[in-house]
Amino acid sequence: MELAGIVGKPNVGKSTMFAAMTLAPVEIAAYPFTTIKPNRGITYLRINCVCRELGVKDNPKNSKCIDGVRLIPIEIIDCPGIIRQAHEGRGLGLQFLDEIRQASALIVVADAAGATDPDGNPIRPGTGNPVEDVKLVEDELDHWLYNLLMTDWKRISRVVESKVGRLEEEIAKKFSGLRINESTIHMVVQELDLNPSRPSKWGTEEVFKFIRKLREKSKPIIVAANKIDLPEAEDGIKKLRGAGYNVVPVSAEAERILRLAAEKKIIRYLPGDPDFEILDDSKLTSNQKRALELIREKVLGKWKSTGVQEVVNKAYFEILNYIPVYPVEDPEKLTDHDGNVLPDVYILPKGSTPRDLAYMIHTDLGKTFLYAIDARKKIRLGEDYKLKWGDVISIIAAGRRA
Ligand SMILES: Nc1nc2c(ncn2[C@@H]2O[C@H](COP(=O)(O)OP(=O)(O)OP(=O)(O)O)[C@@H](O)[C@H]2O)c(=O)[nH]1
Ligand SMILES: [Mg+2]
Repeated sequence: MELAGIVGKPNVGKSTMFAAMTLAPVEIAAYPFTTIKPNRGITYLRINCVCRELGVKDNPKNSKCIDGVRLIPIEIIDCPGIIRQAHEGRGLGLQFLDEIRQASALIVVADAAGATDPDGNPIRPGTGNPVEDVKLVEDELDHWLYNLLMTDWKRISRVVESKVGRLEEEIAKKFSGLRINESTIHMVVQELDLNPSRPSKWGTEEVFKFIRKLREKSKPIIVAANKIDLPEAEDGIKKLRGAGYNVVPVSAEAERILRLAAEKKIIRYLPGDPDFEILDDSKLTSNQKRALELIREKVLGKWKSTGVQEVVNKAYFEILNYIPVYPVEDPEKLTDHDGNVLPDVYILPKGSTPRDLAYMIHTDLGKTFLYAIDARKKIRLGEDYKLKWGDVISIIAAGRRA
């Protein structure tokens, strides 16, 4: 399952967003370092399911389908707060980052309302600097990777310069488990015009630039600009956008309240909806009703959604450029082996082929892959066919179908 990490300065609302995304009960408080160990949970990407278009009633297995909305699970990890010099052990250090090595994307939560100082202490809204919130996290991530590489840099240089190994290969090995591959390393070396056969001659500055570019390409970040319920956030969001980040305006707290109310069947609300509907007035105190009205007015009315769903959707479908694909065994009935209609949906990078999909489902299926059928058009697909958004695909393999 794909993994995304939630990182950021202390006290910006990371755990609130995690709680809103997963409904897991985690500690949330208005002071820094509330979270001391990473929290793991499951959240969902939201897409329009193909069941409506195809006019079928589906039986989802690896995902959920609610009123034509398909929800695809991904794993999410809420990390402790990061402050400047964390790589030297300040605050809680950076060791916990080991848990998000496998992340495909990083969600950096920033305090768009500027209500916290660089160490996460509460200050008057509008006085903090959300751009700095993101920069400090990027810098610390880069120091973390840099230090990791340096533990082995001398050996790598020796191996490469004595032609026992290739630079790309050695660095990829060093960063194994971090989803950093040889081709990305190669690309960055070229882009920065570094000499791949003389790493011992790279200066500190150059190695650092190399690390930064590698991190930007391998672990793209999306900024969740939190606290849009506060008026000061508007300015913070402008600044974040001006600094060139991919920004989604968010109110983690509003989303958490809406999700909890929906869970109790007090309101009808799906993450990502532009509004909610009160189902059971009698379960609400007048204060709770007022709180919901405020969310409608200050968040949904003004920003069109709480932004939380958009964060993961944008990370996977716009920044990482993934597409959802539905594998079925029977291309006529659109079912799996047990007769479940459109049971599964997989997400994979745009440009992937049916064979890539087969490998993703099962290594054996990838190895025995013969060809694939587009179940919508009932046609056989060519070897180099690139999967498209919402494709329904039947894979024909030697000895079996899936
Ligand atoms: N106004 C406003 N406050 C929020 C929002 N989301 C979170 N907060 C508040 O921000 C404070 C910190 O929330 P947490 O979720 O504990 O923050 P964190 O980033 O996990 O903090 P650490 O674990 O200490 O790093 C709490 O007082 C939350 O109520 C929001 O959308 N709007
Ligand atoms: Mg926390």
